[in-house]
Formats: sequence, structure tokens, C-alpha cells
Amino acid sequence: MLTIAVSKGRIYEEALPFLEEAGITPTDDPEKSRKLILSTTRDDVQLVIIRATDVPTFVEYGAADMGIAGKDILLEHGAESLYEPLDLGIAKCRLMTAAHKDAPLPKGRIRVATKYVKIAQRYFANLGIQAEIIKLYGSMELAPLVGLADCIVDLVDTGNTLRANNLEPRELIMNISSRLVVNKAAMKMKNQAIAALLEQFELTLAKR
Ligand code: PRT
Ligand code: MG
Repeated sequence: MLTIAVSKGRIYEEALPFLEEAGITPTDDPEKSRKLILSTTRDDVQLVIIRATDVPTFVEYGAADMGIAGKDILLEHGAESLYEPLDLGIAKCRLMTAAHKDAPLPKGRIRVATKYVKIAQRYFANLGIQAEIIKLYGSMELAPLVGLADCIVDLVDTGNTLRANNLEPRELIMNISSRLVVNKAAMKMKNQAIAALLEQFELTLAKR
């Protein structure tokens, strides 16, 4: 049995064509079902539906053989213990700094609100900027509006969320897409099945 970890929402939706072209159609819709383990039309493949931030953990410990996760999540988690054989080019966005419109950042130490603590720490350290990182779990956009932080580090797609809150994108930290990750032991033990699936995903990717 091959177990694939995916999160609900945009990653699931955009990963579905890859899975379907490999003959993997889940027998339930994760948006409607409360099931956390979904069987599929291939009796050797099941999906586990988990939070996006938990995907690297499940794959690292071998609770899932492979998974699909955003590069943002992989960088923040630290994914040295995983193979990352394929960029699926889905769920694309940009990891950026953002701040209140027309408000220059203070000269000295700045306060940064984000859920990407490690990435933000590394980013500002590389620039030689002293930054106090404030960990949040959501609604980062609120932080500069209420004086909690001078800027945020968050994902931006259309920019609508920033605009709606009188914030503007500032610096691009990196372009983000979702990657296929594979447990290292599974890559050896289940090599045939995983290699075949990888090849199929690559074919789907090449057609785009
Ligand atoms: O939402 P939930 O709390 O359940 O979990 P999650 O946010 O971890 O998962 P999900 O499904 O929202 O995101 C999963 C992955 O999708 C992320 O790790 C990214 O790799 C990728 N992705 C792509 C995005 C976006 N685009 C995106 N726009 N993730 C989040 N957003 C959010 C962003 O944080 C901001 O709040 O959408 C808002 C900005 O969108 P625009 O279009 O207004 O700019
Ligand atoms: Mg989200």
C-alpha cells in the first residue's frame, strides 16, 4: 500500500489531475467527507487528508510514503530528511514582505509578524536587518494595522488580501509552488511503485 499525504483546499484541487492521470481517483470528496483516510480507485493507493503544515511530519516519520506540500511549508519545517523529487508547479504564489501603504520601515530594529518564523529570521539576518519575529498562526495582515508589527512575511497570490487591508507588497522572498516529497526509507522499500508514480506525474507535468 502507498499512502499519500495531501491537504484539503487548493493543493488537493490542483493535485487531483496528477492523481487522476495516474489512475488514482479518491472514492470520497475530502471537502464533504469527514474521513481522514480516503481509499481510491487503485487498491494499492490511499490518501491521508491532513493540515498543510503537517504533511512534512507525516512523510518524515513514514506515516505517509509521500506527500504534496508547498515549498513554504517545507522550508519552514526543514525538509532535509525528505526527498523532494518533483516540483508539481501547482498552488503557486509568492512569499513576500508586506507593510502598511506608504509607511517606511523604521531605521533600526523592526518587528515582523509571520507564521514563517525560521524563513523570516534567515531572510532578515542575510540582509543584516535586526528583526524581532512575532509568531502568528493566521490573519497576519492585521498585525501592522493594530501596531503589533512593522511588517509581515506572508504568501501573496492576487494581492487582494493585502489591498483589502491597506497593505502593499514590498520585497519578494521567494516564488512558491508545491512539491512532491517522499519518505527516504519508502523510496528504497517501495521503489518500484514510487518510481512508476513519479514517472506518471512527470508525464502529466510535461503535457502542461
Ligand atoms: O488554510 P489552513 O489554515 O487550513 O491551512 P494552510 O493555510 O496551511 O493551507 P492552504 O490550503 O491555505 O495553503 C496550502 C498551500 O497553498 C500553502 O502552503 C502555499 O504553498 C499554497 N498557496 C498558494 C497559498 C496561497 N497560494 C495563498 N494565496 N496559501 C495561502 N494563501 C493565502 C495567503 O496566506 C493570504 O492569506 O491567501 C491569502 C493571499 O491571497 P491573495 O490572492 O489575496 O493575495
Ligand atoms: Mg490558508
